[in-house]
Amino acid sequence: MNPLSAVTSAIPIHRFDVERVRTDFPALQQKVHGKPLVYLDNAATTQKPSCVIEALEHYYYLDNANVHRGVHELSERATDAFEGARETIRAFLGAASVKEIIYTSGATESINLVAYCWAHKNIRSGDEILITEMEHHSNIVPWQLFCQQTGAVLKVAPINDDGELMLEEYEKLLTPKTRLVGMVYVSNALGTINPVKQMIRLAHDAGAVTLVDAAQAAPHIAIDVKDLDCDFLAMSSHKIYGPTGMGVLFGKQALLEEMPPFQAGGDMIEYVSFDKTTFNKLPYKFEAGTPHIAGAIGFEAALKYVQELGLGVISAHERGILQYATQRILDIPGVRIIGTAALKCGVLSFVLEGAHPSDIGTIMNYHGVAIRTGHHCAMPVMQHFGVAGTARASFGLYNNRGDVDAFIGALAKTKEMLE
Ligand code: 7TS
Repeated sequence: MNPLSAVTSAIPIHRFDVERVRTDFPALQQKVHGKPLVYLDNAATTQKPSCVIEALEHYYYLDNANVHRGVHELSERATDAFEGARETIRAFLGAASVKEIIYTSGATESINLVAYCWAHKNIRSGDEILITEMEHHSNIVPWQLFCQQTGAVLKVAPINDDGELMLEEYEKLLTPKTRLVGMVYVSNALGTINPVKQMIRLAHDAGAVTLVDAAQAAPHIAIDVKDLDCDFLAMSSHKIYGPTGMGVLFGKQALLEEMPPFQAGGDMIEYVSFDKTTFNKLPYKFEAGTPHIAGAIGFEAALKYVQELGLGVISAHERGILQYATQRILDIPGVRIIGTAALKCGVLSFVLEGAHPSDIGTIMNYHGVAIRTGHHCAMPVMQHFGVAGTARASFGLYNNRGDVDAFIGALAKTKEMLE
């Protein structure tokens, strides 16, 4: 099964003009250390197109007001924009209702919300939570803390030396005690695309609830939560060309209805007295306090931008760039790619014999090339491959072959310097 089949079949006929697309991103037009910026740290965060920056500006210049509480013009405009953004996000994810779209500060908070609200109500001592060896720390540590607090047991499905999930082992680890399965859709450290649809089906067969960490998948793969049939899905805005501090949790309505609130305060209540407080309806029950209004508006602008280009053509373009970079990097002696899964997107992680990743990153920076080095908040992946860290080039929709050439050129010079 190819998880990309859904997007490739949806490829619109128009061509993807990367050179035109690059002009939409002001930050890409600058020089760093006298060299044109080559931005290859997209898995950490993406640059923002002008339409996103303008949407934020528009809100703060003209519409700034609090939402859901004012009867005045600005508050109505802000509320309409904020709730309109929720509808755009709903459509982007293919969710049935806006009640299933909870605003959060990002994927991390979305996962923690599931741990605090769903897991604490539904998982007991001795029950099991299954995750994979390639999770980001934000889908490991909340479960470790939860298990420490409750006596639940954390199980880990292993990966092979290509950085692919060992599906048979995963299946064996699903038992009648498994209550929740947390799975990363695309690994930020390896680029591996997991067969999440199949993993979800297997988890459901075992009676478990599923949580997909789609932080890295959303910018590259069209997501349809109904088709995946996931119970929860976490996503960050800033990884898909939107503002930081913004994200969503998708949750199936029936599960969300049964969950207690997350944080408590304004907006999440229906009625408050010192005797009894009742809670607001979905999705507001999970959204205490003044939200990141501008963040939602910018997030919407980013999703519309991506949708206009088409995720099908974006992912086809990025696949070409990743393939080209993978071929070219292997020309450099001493390079070992970490993460050679058959299905990959977005990420090229590597180590260079005799060179510390952070030295590579530091020297590349002087060539105007931005990459990330270190453990990428996926230390267990580093432990699997016996490395302290890697250097990672991660690609976005605006990267072109020229970026790859500059990256490879800078890497070759870096290698010479470090020898
Ligand atoms: N899940 C995955 C797979 C991620 O890659 C990240 C961030 C997160 C969750 C957390 O997202 P946040 O928006 O809540 O912070 N990954 C990275 C990275 O690879 N480099 O910097 C952050």
